[in-house]
Amino acid sequence: MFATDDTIVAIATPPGRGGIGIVRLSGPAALQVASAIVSRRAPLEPRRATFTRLRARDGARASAGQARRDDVRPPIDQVVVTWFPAPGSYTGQHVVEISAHGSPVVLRGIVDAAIDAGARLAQPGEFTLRAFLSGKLDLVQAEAVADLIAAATPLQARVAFDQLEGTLTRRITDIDAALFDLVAKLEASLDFPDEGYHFVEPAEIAQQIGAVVERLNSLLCDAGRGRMIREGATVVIVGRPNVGKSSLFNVLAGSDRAIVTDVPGTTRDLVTEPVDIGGVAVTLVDTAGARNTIDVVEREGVSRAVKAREIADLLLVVTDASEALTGDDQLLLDQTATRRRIVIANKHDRAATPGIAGALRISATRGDGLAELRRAIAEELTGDEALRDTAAISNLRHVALLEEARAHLIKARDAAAAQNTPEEFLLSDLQAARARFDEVVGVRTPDDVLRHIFERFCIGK
Ligand SMILES: Nc1nc2c(ncn2[C@@H]2O[C@H](COP(=O)(O)OP(=O)(O)OP(=O)(O)O)[C@@H](O)[C@H]2O)c(=O)[nH]1
Ligand SMILES: [Mg+2]
Repeated sequence: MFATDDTIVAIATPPGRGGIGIVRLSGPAALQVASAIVSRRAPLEPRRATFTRLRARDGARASAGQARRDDVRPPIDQVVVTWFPAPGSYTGQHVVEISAHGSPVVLRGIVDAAIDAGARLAQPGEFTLRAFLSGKLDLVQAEAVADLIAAATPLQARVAFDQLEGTLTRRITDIDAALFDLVAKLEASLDFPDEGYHFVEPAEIAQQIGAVVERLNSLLCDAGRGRMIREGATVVIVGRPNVGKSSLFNVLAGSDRAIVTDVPGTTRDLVTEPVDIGGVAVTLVDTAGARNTIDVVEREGVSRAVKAREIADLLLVVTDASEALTGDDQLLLDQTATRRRIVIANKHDRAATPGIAGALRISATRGDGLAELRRAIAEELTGDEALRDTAAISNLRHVALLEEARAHLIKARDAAAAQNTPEEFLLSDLQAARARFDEVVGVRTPDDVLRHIFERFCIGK
């Protein structure tokens, strides 16, 4: 389905200018293509960085009316070329990396020269796809490459790196190994039908499947946290007018994005800003103060605030510690009581009242309590710091497959517990669960799913 017998080429470094730009070749003819475009005559040595010149493509010369013999084409850049012979390379194929000066013109010229010499322009993600197809990476690791490249916070990078290192794959294959053991026993029993459950008692099977379900539960229970880290969270600041929502928004965002005045009803629209809070990629949203008003613009702002409240992963409910609680405060506290929220008493510097019990006391203008607030936000979203270091599932595809596997296992466990269920019946559910595990790590993943996963990559990855 996926061709891997041709040689692909692409710029591997990001678009734009830089000190160095890298062009990567992968495929059976990588070495021949590279040799055809470098001026060095001696063969490239494996895994040795070699300084040489690179020659421009023939066509470019010809169109400029300067067609010349191959060996007198002028050089276009000084480069360092490294050849990684198969299978000791990223893709498992012959790979040549050409480090040139990071000019889009030069890099494009190298790609064109490689294409003239027989390579083809790579599709998005094709290098990593080849690494997967040749068994250099499993599918979880290949997806982790994309996540690592896309990471916007150190925590996202760490979770992705963990998965690249195979931590999650190991947890899944350990669980699968326990299942394999059970399947083998049940199949053996099938081979000796007269003996009934020959190699294992039904109660014992139920108990062993139950243990596997428990392990899946603990893996899946981390998933919410993992997904929050990978995909980021929406944190919405709400409160009645003038309590300091926009002031808080600005200090958390580290910029004066939102207008702050002492006039209640200043903010009329949603203001959003991406911020890193304790490693979590947060979309922070400032909203209009909640109150009944006849001003049409403000009314629209308030209704947008209500909508933003609904999609929030976490609410920061801001109150004003320098005044007594009002009806608007109380209403908002009631309305958000069942939501994931942090109640904040702002203007702590002018606190006149003891404030709401349990509220986090801060001063947006003086900066008091902000470190604690950041910590509290990260903890609400991803659990406490200790937990954040363990391997987590962060990918929705993985979560969905593992949940399906769990459903099959629960069915098999209950059937086993019900006694005299035929082995075939249990086996089909156990096998279905194992197929889901295989699909997570990519042993049996449909081609269209693979295509979809690798399309997410950019060209050159
Ligand atoms: N003393 C003190 N004043 C604050 C603090 N935070 C905000 N303020 C002041 O409170 C007033 C209102 O602040 P905003 O941030 O505009 O309040 P808001 O909740 O966004 O108001 P609306 O957009 O009208 O709903 C401004 O004059 C701020 O300077 C604080 O921690 N201490
Ligand atoms: Mg405001």
